[in-house]
Amino acid sequence: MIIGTAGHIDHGKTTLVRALTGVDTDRLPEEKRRGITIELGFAPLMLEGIGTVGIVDVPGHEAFVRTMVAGATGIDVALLVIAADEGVMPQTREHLAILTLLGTRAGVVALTKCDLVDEDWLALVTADVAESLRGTALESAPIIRTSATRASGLDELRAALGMAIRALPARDALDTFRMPVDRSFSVRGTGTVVTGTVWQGTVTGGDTVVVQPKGKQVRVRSVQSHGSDVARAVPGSRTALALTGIDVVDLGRGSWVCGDPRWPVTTRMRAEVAMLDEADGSACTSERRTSVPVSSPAVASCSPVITARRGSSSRNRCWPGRGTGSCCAERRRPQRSVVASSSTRCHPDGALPSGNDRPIRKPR
Ligand SMILES: Nc1nc2c(ncn2[C@@H]2O[C@H](COP(=O)(O)OP(=O)(O)OP(=O)(O)O)[C@@H](O)[C@H]2O)c(=O)[nH]1
Ligand SMILES: [Mg+2]
Repeated sequence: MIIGTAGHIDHGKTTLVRALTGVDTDRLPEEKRRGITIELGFAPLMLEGIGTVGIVDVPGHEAFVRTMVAGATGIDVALLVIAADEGVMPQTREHLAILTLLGTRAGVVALTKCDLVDEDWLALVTADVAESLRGTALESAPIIRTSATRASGLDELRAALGMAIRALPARDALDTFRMPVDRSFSVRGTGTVVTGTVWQGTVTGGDTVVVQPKGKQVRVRSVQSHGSDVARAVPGSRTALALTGIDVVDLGRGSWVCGDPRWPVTTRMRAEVAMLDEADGSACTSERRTSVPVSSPAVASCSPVITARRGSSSRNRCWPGRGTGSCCAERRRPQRSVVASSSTRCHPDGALPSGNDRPIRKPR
């Protein structure tokens, strides 16, 4: 099972993960220099009666929202972090909306930095947080008061995470193996290594797998989970695979490791597109083809044309905050392809809130 953090910049996600696991997930020199998370971080968390689960720590800076989406895709339980002194902030709302769009089924809210505020303020913030959760994926999530500085509330948080995990159905270990790649690198003496979270199925050292969208068959030399050698990787586990027969440049975030060569690669997908409430008043229409970036580990750096087919409020339109439209997306340059359904953030006009994302062309 995988827990994924979410929440506004500087609200204490990485500090909380360190307090829970003892692992500092901010590894890059630039992260240390700037004091912010830039890349996804991973840490194992021991939970009583459950065993080791993985935590994915995401950045809160608005410029890195694509990285947040990559980290949040495929998690089982969201850990929404809100600093008690600041309360709900823009990326708290944006991350909540993303978790809801991704269909996250369970979550826990950690109110962090409770050492900085008094009881009256805490009561106000707690009520405001509960209000903000209404109608989102975390509507019924418990709100746990914590302070990493004083190490308070951590046992309660572990217990709440354990309860959320126990309530979820197990992932399918019998299905065909599938793992989206979130990192790839080369290790001297080992060769190409990829990491990810197993979505379904299992993989064992010696297995032959296919890396998509390259369609390349490779052999799994060895398997690690949470930093230790294991006989096989199971669904929901953080996994590193050493692969023979492929160069590190031939795969990266956005690639998939599949257990069956018959998994189809496509340049088209059908998607449910929901416009966030904060998007401006323009509609995504089918009369004018609207180009939007797609954020998903399945579709790395892809800018498909989304053509709205059916809007929920009026014909062929998809409006901000008014349900979803059913769309067909097609890649213009099919050099990389789509192998799974994906989630889409859609702002019809002007720049997206994140500096990372490319601006969308105005409809012609
Ligand atoms: N007083 C107090 N400070 C805290 C607590 N938790 C975190 N901080 C401080 O808040 C600052 C930001 O903490 P981070 O853990 O880096 O925040 P983050 O949410 O991971 O930030 P990004 O990953 O950049 O979005 C650091 O200076 C921490 O020391 C807490 O419980 N109490
Ligand atoms: Mg961080």
